[in-house]
Amino acid sequence: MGKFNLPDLPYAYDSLEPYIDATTMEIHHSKHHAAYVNNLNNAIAATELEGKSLEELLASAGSLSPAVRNNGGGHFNHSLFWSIMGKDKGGNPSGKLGDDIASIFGSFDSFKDQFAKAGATRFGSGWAWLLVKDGKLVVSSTPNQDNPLMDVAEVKGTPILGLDVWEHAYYLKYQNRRPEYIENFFNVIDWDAVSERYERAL
Ligand code: MN3
Repeated sequence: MGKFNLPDLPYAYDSLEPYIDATTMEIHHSKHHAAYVNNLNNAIAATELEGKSLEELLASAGSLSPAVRNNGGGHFNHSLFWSIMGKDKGGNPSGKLGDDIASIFGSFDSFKDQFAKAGATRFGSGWAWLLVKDGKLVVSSTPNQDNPLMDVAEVKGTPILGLDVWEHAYYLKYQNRRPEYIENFFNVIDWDAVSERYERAL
């Protein structure tokens, strides 16, 4: 038993159907995410890094081994990803998050376009993010399992919404059609969960 654990999904594997299929969710959670957790635990076992929190590891990712950077990022990113989706979600954000998205990006639709573009144009494997940087909402993307909490990130801040655009996240259902997967992701976003993260990040 290592320091970090695979979190249970807060819903069933088929909860995001038809937008994200149950087989993809099961493999993604029980195989991919589980592997990041196991590999992270192995990489820090019996080293001084065992005493660090995940956030501390990410903040110094640039000076740590690729195993810690990739698997620590993978563990954080997937934990966030599961938490901001849900059954019968989607729609538009309300409250302060909805207001701030509209004022910063012009409208919810132009935010959607910018976020979708960040995901679609990320070359190879990576993530699209909505994050809080210096108190302000920003869209960015990162390669591999990097994220905005890392010292090596081009745009640093606190991520509140993340989308996995690795092929393993969509290939079974969408094959090479990444933009279609991104469009459908908006049907499963739990904006209440994103709003809670926003409040905490401010
Ligand atoms: Mn993934």
